[in-house]
This record gives sequence, C-alpha cells and structure tokens, in this order.
Amino acid sequence: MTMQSVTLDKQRLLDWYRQIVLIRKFETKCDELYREKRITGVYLHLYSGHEAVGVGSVAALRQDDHVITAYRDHGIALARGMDPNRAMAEMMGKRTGVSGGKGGSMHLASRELNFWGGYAIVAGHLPLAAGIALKERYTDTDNVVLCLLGDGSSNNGYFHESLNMSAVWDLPVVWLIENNFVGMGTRIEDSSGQTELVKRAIAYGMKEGPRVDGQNVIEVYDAVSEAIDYARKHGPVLMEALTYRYKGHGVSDKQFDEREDLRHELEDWEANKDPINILGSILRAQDSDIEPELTRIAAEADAVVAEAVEYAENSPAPTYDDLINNIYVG
Ligand SMILES: Cc1ncc(C[n+]2csc(CCOP(=O)(O)OP(=O)(O)O)c2C)c(N)n1
Repeated sequence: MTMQSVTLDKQRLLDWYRQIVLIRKFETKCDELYREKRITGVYLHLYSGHEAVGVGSVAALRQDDHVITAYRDHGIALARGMDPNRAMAEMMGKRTGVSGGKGGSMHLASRELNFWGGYAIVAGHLPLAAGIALKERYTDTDNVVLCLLGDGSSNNGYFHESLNMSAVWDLPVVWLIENNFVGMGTRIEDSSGQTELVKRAIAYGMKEGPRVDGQNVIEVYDAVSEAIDYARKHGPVLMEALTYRYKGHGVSDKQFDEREDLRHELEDWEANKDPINILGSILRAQDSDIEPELTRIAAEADAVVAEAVEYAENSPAPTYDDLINNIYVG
C-alpha cells in the first residue's frame, strides 16, 4: 500500500490514533502505579515516545506472522491486540495476567497473538527471533518475524551471531532497530563507531532497509510493509526507526531531572515530533470536523485504562501451585 492510499484511509488512521493514544495513557498510568508501589519490580520501562514505531510496524504484519521484542514491551503487546486488562494484571503480578502474573512488565507474551515477549537480557531475544524464522523457513511457510530491538542491542555478540546466521540461511526476519540514540545513559556516539546502524547490513550481506521517522506512523507502516514483503520472499532486512524515549531508561532513572541539555532535547521532541500530534495533524488536515472524534477516542482510552486497573486490582495473586507450575526439572 502506498503512502497516498493509507493517508486517504481515514478509518485506518483513526484506529492507529486510538492505539497510540491508548498506549500513551496505559504507560502514564503504569508510571503512576509504579510510583505508588501498586506495580512493583526492579524496573519499569515505558514505551512513551516510541508508540508510532510499535503501532506502524505491527500493523504491517499478518496474524500468522510473529513479533518479538525486548523489555520495553507494553506498547508492542497492545498494538498486537493484547487485552489491556490482562496486560495490566500481568504488570501487577496477578494470576489473570498474560503470563500468569509470573513475568511482570518485561515478560508480556501471548502464544495466540504470536507475540513472543518481552526479554530482559539486552539482545537475548535476537537468537530467538532467528530461531522462530528458521522454523518457518524449515516448515515451508511464508510467515515472517518482526524483531524490534534497541540501538543498545547492536553492540552485543548476539546481534552479530543472529544477523549473520539470518543472512546465511535467508531467514524471513525484519530486524527493526528502535533507535532512540541512547542505551541506558550512554549516547550512541559514545558506544558505536558507525551510528547509522542500517549500514551494518552490508557486513552481513543482507538487505539494507531505510532509516525512517519513527514518530510518523504512516512512514513506519509503509517502510515496514515493504521490508516484510522483501523478507517473506527473499530473506532478512535491517532497518531503523528514529525515535525518542520520553522517560528515563526505567521509571526510577532521573536522567531528565539531572541533565538540563537532555531536558531541552526532550522538550523539543515532545513539542515538535510527538507521534500523537503528528498523526492528529494529518487527520485534522484531512477533515476539519474531526476534533470531537479525537476527543472521544482519548476519553475511551481513559476508560479502557481505568477498567484495566480495576480488573487487575480485583484479580487474585498466583497461588503456591501456580508458583511451582511450568518449572522444568532435569
Ligand atoms: C546482556 C545485558 N547487558 C546489560 C544489561 C543492562 N541493560 C539493560 S537495558 C540496557 C541498554 C539497552 O539500550 P537499548 O537497547 O538502546 O534499549 P532502550 O532501553 O533504549 O529501549 C542495558 C545496558 C542487560 N539487561 N543485559
């Protein structure tokens, strides 16, 4: 589908707007719940700022394709269609959560959605993405794997091994780097000689995809659709979406409180490159009477999040039997 046809498809754009707004509100609520210790755990990594990457890329997948990501996973799970109630229950460690309350924030997953998680070890999910793609190649399907990864993953050995083998075996993977220019507190120019990460494709003999504006959901969708089409027919693609993380690495990270330069950078992204504003402007330009609909979408997202919190809070904790379930003993 071309940019032109998507731009004209108002219902589809409204659906993406709904998803992006829902993710933003879900994350804002999680931030609040974490500070109140109603969500616990060592870390909580929010997707605020990145929403258009998850929504645009996942929209390009078929149901029988796969998606896998790292620990900044809530937004991608919701974009793939995860029930917000069960996602929130997982955040609170409840039995009704998608992983039975035993995974938490970094381990949302759903077999039904072919959404394979949620991984805490940087780049640890890349070999899994290659493995899923190998299974698909081996069983002669044309299903594709979308693997989202942070720029910080790109200097880990797993990155090299996984990208190399995916090229050797022509695996149907789209390696989509969510480049927010920082890994925890280290800027990309302090950790990578080549900061244009797609250029590494040449070293693996795989197709170099584009670097897209990760704040524009239409651009992400168009570029990932093309990459998926290529991966389905020929093999892996490495591409980047340029984006920005609105919160610290985790909720307790105070980088924006402590660094004035970063605060200015954040303010610039929020004011001029926010994915909600960008898509909102496109919709307003198409239809000058759309404002009430956008307001209604925001109110509905508030209601969905409120219901998710209520569902999670009223859900039981895992039992002792749950705790010792799914444990493999040699
Ligand atoms: C193998 C490994 N090394 C170090 C860490 C600690 N760590 C957690 S996140 C992170 C940075 C990752 O940055 P990036 O991949 O760019 O993702 P982002 O948080 O920006 O989305 C590091 C070093 C880890 N979890 N795993």
